[in-house]
Order: sequence, then C-alpha cells, then structure tokens
Amino acid sequence: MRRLRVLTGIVALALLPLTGLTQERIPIIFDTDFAMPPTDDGLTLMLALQSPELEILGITTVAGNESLERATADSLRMLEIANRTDIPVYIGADMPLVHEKSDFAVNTYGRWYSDEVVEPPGGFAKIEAQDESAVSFIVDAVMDRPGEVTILGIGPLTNIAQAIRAHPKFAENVKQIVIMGGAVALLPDGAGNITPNAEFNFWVDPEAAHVVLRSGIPIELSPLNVSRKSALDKAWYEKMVEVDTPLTQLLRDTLGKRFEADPDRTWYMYDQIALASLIDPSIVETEELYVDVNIDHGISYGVSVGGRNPWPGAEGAQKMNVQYDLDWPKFIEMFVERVTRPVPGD
Ligand SMILES: [Ca+2]
Repeated sequence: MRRLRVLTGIVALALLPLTGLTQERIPIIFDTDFAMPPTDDGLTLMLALQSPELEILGITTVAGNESLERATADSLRMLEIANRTDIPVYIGADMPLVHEKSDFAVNTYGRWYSDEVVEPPGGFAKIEAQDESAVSFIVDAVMDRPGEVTILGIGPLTNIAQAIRAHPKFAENVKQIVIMGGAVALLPDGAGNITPNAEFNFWVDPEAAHVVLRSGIPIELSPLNVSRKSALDKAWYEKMVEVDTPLTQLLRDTLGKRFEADPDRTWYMYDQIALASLIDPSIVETEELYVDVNIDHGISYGVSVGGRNPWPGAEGAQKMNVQYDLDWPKFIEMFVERVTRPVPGD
C-alpha cells in the first residue's frame, strides 16, 4: 500500500510539468453582468474556464447588460454546459447604487431594469446559486487570502463598490482589479457607446465606478479604446466551430445565428480582452494615467476622464494602467485556441 502511494507520488511529480500545476494559479473573482454569447461576458467565461492559469474562486452577478435574474440563470447554465459546476455563483446587486430608472435607460441597450427572464440556450440550470450574497463572498474571499486575489470586473462595479464600503481593510487586501469600463478621450478611439462620451458599464453605475477608481486598489483598466482594436468576424467564428465540444456547440447555437443573419457582421471584444490581458499582458499596450468618473447628474453623467497629470476636480483620482492598443492576431489566436480545448468530462 505504502509502495503504491510512493509510486503514485512519483507519477504525479512526473506529470506536473504536463499539467501546468508547477505554475501557481491566479485566484480570481469573476464579477459580471453575465449573458450567454454573443454577449462578451459569455465568451469571457468560456476563455476563463479554459485557462488553467486561473483559479476561479467564484462568479458574482450584477445587473447591467441584462437583469440580475438573467445574469445568474445564464452563468449557472454555462457552468453546467462546461461541466464546471464546482465553481460557485453568488447573486449580487439588482440595481445601481444611485442611478435612477429613466426612459433612456429602458429604451436604449442594456436591460438592467428588465423583469423578463429569457430561458438560456439549453434551458434553465439544475444547479442553484449560493445563499451567501455576492458582496459577502467577495469580502470573505479577499480577506481569507490577503494580497492574493484579483477581481475581474466586467459589469457595472456595484458589487465591488459595496465590498469596498463593507470592510475598511478590503481595498488594501485586493491584489488588483482588472476592469472593462470607461473610454478615455485623451487616447485614440475614446468616444462613448451609451451616451456620446460615456461607456456602458461606468454609465450604469457611475457612483460605483467612482468609488472603485478612487479606492487605492491597483487597477488595470480596459476601456473602449482597446475594445475598438478588435473585430471578431465569421472566419474566426468558423475556426471555433470546426471543433466539436459542448462550448463550441453553444457558440453555434448563439453566435452562429447572428452570422447567418449577417455574414459580414463583426463583433467587438470587450471583457474578453480584459481577461486575456491578465493571462498574457503582452497582448496590450498600456499607459499610466489618472482616471476619474463624472458623477454629476448632467450631460456628462458616467463619463470617464483620463489625464497624464492631476486636474482641478480630480484631486482624489488615482493612477492606473490604461489599455489603448491590442495585438489583435496574438489575442484572437489565443482566444480561439483556448475556447476550442476539450471540455472536462466530455
Ligand atoms: Ca460585461
């Protein structure tokens, strides 16, 4: 028996370099206004699930692109499809901190106030979300491993702002936060996508973004400037669905319909770039800037402003790495190679 154990140990050691376990995994919290592909959050979770460098501690949902119910239902279903039901899902904020519902919010894109729960591809999940709230989980996960945990913030930053406010030592114990959000006029391609100058995630919850960007947590910001260097077209889609796995089948069921309707359509990649830059920082160019968010309820509500030097009104702004350019071939090759990897247990 003992001999067998020693032998097993030797075999396990020999396999270490093959399994990549010699490299320490990056513990992350995946905070998301999730929806199935072609929404970027769905594609980003596929990339995360297929990246052995990451240890996904939990998924926390927030209202944004879709309602909180939809974000939670879709992320649970994708974990089932990917056979990764070991990853817990925690339900977060169902509305922004301050931002009031308005006709503009209801009638433009983003369904943060929608009551409609649309059945995800493949039906509703059998597994359920955890009872613990997202904010409580985020605080505990960070405080259990001080200085180690990275947060990926790819929706409105409501949950993260609440975690910062919930525990006085939380911010100083987060390793870093990688945020898809904002648009920086100082750099090329810095227009907004929900109002002329505001990016959607920051505009849905400007007050939360303001809290997070001034929290002192080291920040890697992936704004619209870098998203606009991407273009997922039908040729890359076809490379993904050449391989048959439960995840590529899901892509066929979702993204496939969109390309059938319009073969010339291309899709920006947003959250995917933020996550990929955590795995391989060499895919992006960054500049260190002060970035702050406007929380005045006027025409610039939710607009992010970046500057090389501090300016009046932004005295509390902190410096962060701002992504502005992308090595598109390197990124998309990495994305496609990973998303097409075999799904465990399939
Ligand atoms: Ca998102």
